[in-house]
Amino acid sequence: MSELRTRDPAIFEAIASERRRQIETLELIASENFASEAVLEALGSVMNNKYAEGLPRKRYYGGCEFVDQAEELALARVGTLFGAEHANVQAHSGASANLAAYLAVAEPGATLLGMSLAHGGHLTHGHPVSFSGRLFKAVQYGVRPADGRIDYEQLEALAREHRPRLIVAGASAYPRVIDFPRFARIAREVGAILVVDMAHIAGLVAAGLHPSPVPHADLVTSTTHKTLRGPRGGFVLSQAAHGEKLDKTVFPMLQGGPLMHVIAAKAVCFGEALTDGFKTYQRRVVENAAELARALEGQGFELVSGGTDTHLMLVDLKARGLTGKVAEEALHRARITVNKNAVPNDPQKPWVTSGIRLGTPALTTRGFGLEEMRLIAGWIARVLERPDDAAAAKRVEAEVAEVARRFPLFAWEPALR
Ligand code: DSN
Repeated sequence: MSELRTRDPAIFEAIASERRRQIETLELIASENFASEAVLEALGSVMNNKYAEGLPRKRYYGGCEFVDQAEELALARVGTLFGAEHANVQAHSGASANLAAYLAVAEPGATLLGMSLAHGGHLTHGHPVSFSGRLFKAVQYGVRPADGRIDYEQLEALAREHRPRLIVAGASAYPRVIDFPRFARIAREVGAILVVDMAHIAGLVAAGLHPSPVPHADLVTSTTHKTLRGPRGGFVLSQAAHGEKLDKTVFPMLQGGPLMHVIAAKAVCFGEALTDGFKTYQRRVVENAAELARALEGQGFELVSGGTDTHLMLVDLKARGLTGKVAEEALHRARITVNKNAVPNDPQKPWVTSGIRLGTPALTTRGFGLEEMRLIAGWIARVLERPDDAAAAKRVEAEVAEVARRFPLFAWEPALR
């Protein structure tokens, strides 16, 4: 019997509906995933009830002996996973992790050179509406028009011209391997600090499927809920020399009490990521993405950079005369969930866009394989052939439902979560 159902039927119903949505739709949003039962159990635990400002064994509150155990395990495991000299696992999110990393080594007003959101970067890498573009003097690099790859020559020229304090590498819609040694050489040459935001590729890095930024960067930030498949949250890794400053920037400069239930769940996530099963999972994520990209190209779709090396791809819909908004809504009607996404040099506004971003982490968790990737490419092609045709979307929806039933989600779960 659910306590929530009795005490708050409205919220119970909202959660039950969201659970049904996750089961019945195909989740292709590249930044989403399905955390394990163990992660969700830690998240919904009594660790929620504890204040613990400070660090393990150095807290401002009594009674922290057990939350200390959880945070020490999280720190030890993330250190082993990524081979970092120092870690802080208290950042509430990826954006908080980035803010902490920047302010640990730079003062407001400093120059920050980051990848433009419009070219696949992130809001927190210097966009004017974000703290990163408000607190810092932001200069932005992008991708080459010819091949959609990071324009390292432009990056180098901008670094020499602006002599930034911070260079930020990392992206939220870039499907290719990032050359971290090259970023590090440029940063060294101009005396900049290199911050790498590996949020999207952290799971791939943990499994050795994308080169690690850790040996090259001063600081590395990440979330725990994308390819890493843990709770929503952030963390920062750093070289030992930046450790003390980083910890003091997270608390007390930016945050108050750490979310100890989330930190316990991060420890579970890092533990899972250390297993061989996780490496196999990440390999399948990458294989599925490559197959989906091939199959979409086979259906005549144009992919930015001509494919993918990672878990995601960006489909450019301009040649089809479609916007990202229309495509997202049409696919939603067939229970295929994607997000509209700007393509480089997009003529459309950010809430319309000319592309969609697709990723395979969530469906791979669900057990989808190469055959299902080919089916998905076919369904996307059919829906986008006639995006206004409700009957066509209905026919695809029926096929989606049949395949979704073959890959049950939350099979482990007797109750609502
Ligand atoms: N919102 C995340 C993504 O979708 O990539 C980035 O913060």
